[in-house]
Amino acid sequence: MEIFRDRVPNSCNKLDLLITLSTLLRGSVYERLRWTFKLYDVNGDGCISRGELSEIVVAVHELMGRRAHQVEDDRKAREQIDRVFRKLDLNQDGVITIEEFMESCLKDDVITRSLQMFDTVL
Ligand SMILES: [Ca+2]
Ligand SMILES: [Ca+2]
Repeated sequence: MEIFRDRVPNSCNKLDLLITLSTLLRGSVYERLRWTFKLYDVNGDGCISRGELSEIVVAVHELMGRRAHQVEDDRKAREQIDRVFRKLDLNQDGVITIEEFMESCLKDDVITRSLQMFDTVL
């Protein structure tokens, strides 16, 4: 049984997950945006790069059953990334900081409303 011990997620990770979930379910819009930002900031350096965003977009496309690396789908994914960057990268320096992310999302009724919808859906 010794061999299985290392494979069981440790309690610290479980606690992190619980905190994350309760933040998502009960947190303010501000907290939810922070959480979403962290999700996109894969390497945790405090800003979202194009590469990080495209990783997420491709993953979401795959989740939705689209084939990866098809020319048409790749083009759509790139357009989606361009759109997000045009909207969120306020100073056009090629990365989205948490401040830019918050400012853009809080101004955006659709995003704010869809975050609030978690309350009714979950
Ligand atoms: Ca990053
Ligand atoms: Ca920027």
